[in-house]
Amino acid sequence: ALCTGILYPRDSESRVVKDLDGMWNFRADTSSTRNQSFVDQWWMKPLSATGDVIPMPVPSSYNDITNDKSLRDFVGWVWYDRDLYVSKAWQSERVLLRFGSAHYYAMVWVNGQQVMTHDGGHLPFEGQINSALSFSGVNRITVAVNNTLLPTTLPPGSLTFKTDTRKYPLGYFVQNVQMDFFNYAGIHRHVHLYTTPNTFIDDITVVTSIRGKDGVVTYSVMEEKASGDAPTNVEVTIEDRDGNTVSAQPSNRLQDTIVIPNARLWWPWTMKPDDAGYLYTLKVNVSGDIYRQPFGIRTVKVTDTQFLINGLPFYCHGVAKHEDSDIRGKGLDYPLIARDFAMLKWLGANCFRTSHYPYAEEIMDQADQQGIVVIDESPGVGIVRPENFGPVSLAHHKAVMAEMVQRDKNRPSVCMWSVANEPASQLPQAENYFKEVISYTRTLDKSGRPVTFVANQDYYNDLVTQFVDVICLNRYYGWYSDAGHTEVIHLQLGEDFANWRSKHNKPIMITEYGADTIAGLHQEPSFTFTEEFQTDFMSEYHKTFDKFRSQFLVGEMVWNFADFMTVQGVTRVVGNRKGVLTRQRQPKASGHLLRSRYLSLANST
Ligand code: BDP
Repeated sequence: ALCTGILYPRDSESRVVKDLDGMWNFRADTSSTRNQSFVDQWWMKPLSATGDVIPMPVPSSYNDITNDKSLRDFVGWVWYDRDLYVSKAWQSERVLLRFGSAHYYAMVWVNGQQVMTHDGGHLPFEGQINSALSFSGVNRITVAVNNTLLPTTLPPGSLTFKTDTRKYPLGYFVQNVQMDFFNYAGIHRHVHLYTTPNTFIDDITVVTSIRGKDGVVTYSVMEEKASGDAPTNVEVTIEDRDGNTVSAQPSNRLQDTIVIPNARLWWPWTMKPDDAGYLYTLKVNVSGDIYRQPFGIRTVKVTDTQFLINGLPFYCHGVAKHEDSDIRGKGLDYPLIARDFAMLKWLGANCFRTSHYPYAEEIMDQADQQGIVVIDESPGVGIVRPENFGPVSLAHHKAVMAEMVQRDKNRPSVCMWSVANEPASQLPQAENYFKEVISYTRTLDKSGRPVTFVANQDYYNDLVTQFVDVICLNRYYGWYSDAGHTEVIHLQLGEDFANWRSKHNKPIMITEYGADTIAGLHQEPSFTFTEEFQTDFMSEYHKTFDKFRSQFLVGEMVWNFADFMTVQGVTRVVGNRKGVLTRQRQPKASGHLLRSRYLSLANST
């Protein structure tokens, strides 16, 4: 899977894309668990012939669709199926079935024949299905998805089985996770069928640099050639945002460098509004297969005090997010995406981190197009137990990084990779594990983006920050420690900055700070959980940020953009309430505070 492309399905003169979103048949399998073989071979017949099915929207999490508590909290296999027909005209093409993501482990059958499996919940996977398809009658696609998290999955988790039947019913178990978000599951993103010719473009990599006023575009195209096909005929051109061809003459090579004179660069919207998210298109034609790959011309460089985009200092003022909303859970939803970007702009945010897993490609497209910088984070969250650092975990972590870089390598919005959030970076095992993951990630990205992980440990016990380009810190002074005491924040945060700087001469970014706040709860003087407290608390952080902004602080991101769902627990009032927006994306007082701060920062840079 590492060397093959995972280009987004785009239609063209040579490719047809058909989406399979809609209502699928659905049924949870309450009798099998992840590690057991299936009780029944449900892929052999229509799901409705195995028992009762319900209609389930795709894409969506299944958890919050019904009133069934056991389905909301379900851990194990769920099944989806649907029928479809394909055009006879497709018979001479390659037909691919592609999932934007399914959480967590997925198996796929077409007409009872297994066509692919995938491990990992947040990245696309696809397979060619011609040999299983019928071009002259109905086809059935069956998908089994299992959301069980194990010590070796990302995120990791474990199951504890309770066997004392005086206290627990038979078969009672608990899913233990170290992550603070609900383990939503199902087919979370689009399902596409698409075609390509038999000689086809498998992958495209674009790396850009800037020389004076010119943009230097180095690309490489991977083709797969059908046996006996004529010699490859290549034509590559570049179009600007308005569709004008800007490359002098077409290149006829699979690998080449094209110079665009007086190029327009890709900029974050706060740095150069007119060129915010400026994208070119690399139009590739390989023996008649045509694919249009968007890209931007921009560079990223980190010095010991600055984060430079196109050679100019960039101060990140943004948010950490989640893919999370009412009813659909982590399911892709266009109105939600549009609203989130509208509210990012309203807040004046110029960046976000994909805490704590890669987000949908349709979200990343908006970041590219709107000029919002992204710290692209892997699902490496909750790596805190010694058993999460073994060779199986390490191999899987590397495989996930490879899939993630493969998917997002051409995105100008992505300016840094984060391999993990809050791992136990103080454990001796962590040092070599992350040395490997980070250096491997560097070899994957031909454009050399900076690599980091997000730390919650202290400067004196952390063993991993030595390998990163930017020190990223999550800090909760005045919340998880000295709760309510906003007066300690500037002292503790200032001391912390100084200590990290003297240990590692690298720029620092605050990737989380925040306080749970119930919208509408008020108290003056401020008290934890009230809107007054959240704004007092944040203001103390802001004072400290302003002190270090001209020195080595390169960014601040509040936790969190919006309230989001978590597991049930005594510290969570129907989810995590640290949003500056509610879960419905309406501002709390803190949203207004952040907006005035970020808009003035935007105008001053
Ligand atoms: C941080 C985690 C984040 C949590 C947050 C919190 O990175 O996932 O939601 O704390 O507790 O440690 O609100």
